[in-house]
Amino acid sequence: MSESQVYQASLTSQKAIELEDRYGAHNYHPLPVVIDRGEGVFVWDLEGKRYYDFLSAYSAVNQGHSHPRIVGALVQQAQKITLTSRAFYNSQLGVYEKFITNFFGYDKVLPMNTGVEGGETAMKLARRWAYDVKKVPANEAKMVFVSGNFWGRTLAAISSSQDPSSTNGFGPFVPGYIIVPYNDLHALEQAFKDEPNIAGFMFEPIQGEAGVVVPDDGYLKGVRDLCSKYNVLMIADEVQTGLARTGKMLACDHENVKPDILVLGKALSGGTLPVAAVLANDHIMLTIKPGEHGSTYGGNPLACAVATEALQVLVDENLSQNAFELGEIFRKEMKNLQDETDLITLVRGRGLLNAIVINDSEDSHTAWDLCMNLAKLGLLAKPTHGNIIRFAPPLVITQNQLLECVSIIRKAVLEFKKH
Ligand code: IF1
Repeated sequence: MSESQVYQASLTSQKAIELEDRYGAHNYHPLPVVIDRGEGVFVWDLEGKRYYDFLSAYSAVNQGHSHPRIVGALVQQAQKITLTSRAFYNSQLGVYEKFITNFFGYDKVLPMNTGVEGGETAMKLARRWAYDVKKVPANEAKMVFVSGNFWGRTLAAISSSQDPSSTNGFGPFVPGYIIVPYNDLHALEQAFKDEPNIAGFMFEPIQGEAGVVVPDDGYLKGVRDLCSKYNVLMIADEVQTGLARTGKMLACDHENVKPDILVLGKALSGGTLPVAAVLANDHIMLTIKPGEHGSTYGGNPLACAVATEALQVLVDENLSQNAFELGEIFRKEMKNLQDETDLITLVRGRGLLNAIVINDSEDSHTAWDLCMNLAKLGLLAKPTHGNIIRFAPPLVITQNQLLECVSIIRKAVLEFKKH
C-alpha cells in the first residue's frame, strides 16, 4: 500500500477532524461525525457506526447513497471519456438534451454544474430576454427575489440575501434587485406595477434554507398568473425542491404551474458529481448566442450519462409517490410527537422535505444539541437555524425505516433537556 493508503487505513474520526481543522478552510461548522461510506439511506463513520441520513446532502441524494445504477452509469462512461469541453460536440450531450427537455417539457436545456451556476444562468437568460425581447433599456433590467431566499454563495446570489451570515463582509453587491416578502402575492403585484423593467422573478416553490417554508395553497398559481400578466419571467429554483423531493417530480407540479425558466441541480446526478440544468423555451433560451455563456464542465459526457440514469431511477422506483406517501406519515407522526412535548412548536413540509420548529430563539443552540443527540442515536440531521431542524432522508426510504427513524426522533425529543 502507498503511504497515504496506509495513513487512510489507520485513520480515526478524531484524526480526520484534526486534519480538516488544520488543513481545510473553516467555512463550515460540521457535526462531529466523519462519514466514510454510504449506501441507500445509510452512512457509516470511520468506526463503523451506522446512521440514517436525514439530510441527504441537502437533497442531493434523493436516489440514495451510491445508487448502483447511477454509479454503474458513472463508471461505464468514465471508462470511455469524461470531458471534451464544448469546443467540440460529444456523443452523450445531444441524446441527454433530448431526454431531459422531453422529461420536463421544454424546448431546450443549458447544462451547467452547480445549483448556483444554474441560478446565475437563469438570471443572465432573464436579463438578456428583457433587453432583446421585452425591450428593457440597456443595463436597466431588474430581478425580483423574496426575503428568506437562498440560491447559493456567489456574489450575485448573496446580493439577494438578507441573511448576515451570507452577506457580511462580502460587499459591494450586484445592483438591480427588488426584494418582496415570500408568500405575498399583493406585494409581488405591487412590485411588478411599480417597476416596468423587471426581467424575472426567481424564487423557491418551498424555501429550503429558510426552514422548509411552505407557501399558502394558490401561491404558485398566483405567481404564474402575475408573471404572465406583467410579462415577467417566472423562474423556479427547484435545486432543492425538485426531482421528487416534495412528493411530485417538481414542487411546481403541486399546483400544475409551469415556470418560464426551471433550475435543477443536486439530485440531478443522484449525488455523484455536480450537475445542474436550466430549462426554457426557444424565445428565452436562444437570446444567448454562441460564446456568450458556458463553463468548462457544463454538458460533459460523464454528467450527461449520470443525469440520464439519475432521472430514470426517479421514475422507475416511483420516488415521487414514495415521498408523497411517506411524507404524510412522517408529518402525522411528528404532529403526534408535538402533542406530547412543548419542545416542538410547528411541523411543516411536503413530501420528504420537512422540518420541525423548536420552541427556542433562532440564535439558540437547542436545535444543534438535539441534532447531537440524534447522531448519538444513529440519525443524522442538521439545523437550518438555531431553532429549526430539517428532516430530508433519501426518497428510497421504506415505511419501516421511516417509522424506526420516527421512534429515534421521538426518543431524542422526549429525553431532551434544555441546558
Ligand atoms: C452550502 C444551504 C440548503 C439551494 C437552492 C440553489 C442552491 C442551493 C434552493 C445552490 C444550495 C446548499 C448549499 C450548501 C448547503 C445547502 C443549503 F443550507 F446552504 F442553504 F440546501 F439549504 N438553490 N443549497 O438550496 O446550489 O451551488 O450549492 O450546488 O452552501 O452550505 P449549489
